[in-house]
Amino acid sequence: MKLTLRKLNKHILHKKFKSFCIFFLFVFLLSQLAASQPSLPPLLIAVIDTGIDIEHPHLQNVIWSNNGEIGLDTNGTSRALNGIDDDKNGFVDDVHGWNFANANSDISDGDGHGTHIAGIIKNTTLNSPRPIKILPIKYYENIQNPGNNKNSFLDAIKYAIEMKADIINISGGGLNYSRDEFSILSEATQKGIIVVAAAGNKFEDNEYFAFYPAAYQLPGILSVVAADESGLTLSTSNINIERRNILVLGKKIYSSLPHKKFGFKTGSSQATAVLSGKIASHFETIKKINLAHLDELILNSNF
Ligand SMILES: [Ca+2]
Ligand SMILES: [Ca+2]
Repeated sequence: MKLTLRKLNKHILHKKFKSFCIFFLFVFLLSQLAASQPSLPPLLIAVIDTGIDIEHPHLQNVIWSNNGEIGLDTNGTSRALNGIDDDKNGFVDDVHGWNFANANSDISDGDGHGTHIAGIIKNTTLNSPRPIKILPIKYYENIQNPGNNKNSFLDAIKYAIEMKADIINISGGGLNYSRDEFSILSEATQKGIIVVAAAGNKFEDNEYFAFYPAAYQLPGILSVVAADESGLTLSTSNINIERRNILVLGKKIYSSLPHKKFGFKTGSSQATAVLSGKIASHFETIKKINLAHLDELILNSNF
């Protein structure tokens, strides 16, 4: 077929238009396919700590909300403020979490530790394929003077289980073994909850302390030791000698602090939060394995 120049141009234009239509159709079909994929619900990460400044700009959109305690009740009153346990979970107005140190819904952070931990988890999950929510559970008021917080710690774990946390971050602990603690953490891990716990900063006089709950021998509990930027264990970091420990960067970690502030903190607490965030980011892979092999998988991975 002999084409004139005008016909040739028209022919080329027609072909281009056809290609464009096919490309557009292809993009449209891909977007429809993506839209038809069920989106995964956010992962819930319980932060059992000193509370969290949930008003901090850095933490917007990641703090958990209790659907049963928001909106209006049948009287037209705000469920968040009506003084009624609307979702009947045993806690009145627990809109964003619970304070077990003072038995109320005030989860504000007078210390700064919990807000720093929450900010690290947010930072570490920025590229996570699955969104996350942080569940603030306050179990002590002042990190310098923890007092008798054993019961509030146990209740905090129970609450995390009841609220169906996927991961529990425990950037704290102590030197005493507790049968009750072991029992409730055993229940958590049997339900598939991953417990990421700090190995502590109690290394003294060349003696390694067992630091609980990281030291409990339970599949699903991870013991996190803080490292510096070269991957070397921090001189202050404790190592739970009877179990596998996971070395994670915990030196000068930048994160949020109460009252819109930011700052650096160092220790196994920070390293624990980094690992919680990384586990959340790889959760779809991790949840397929037996928790008994979890520390092995993490030790052999690059994340
Ligand atoms: Ca409630
Ligand atoms: Ca209420």
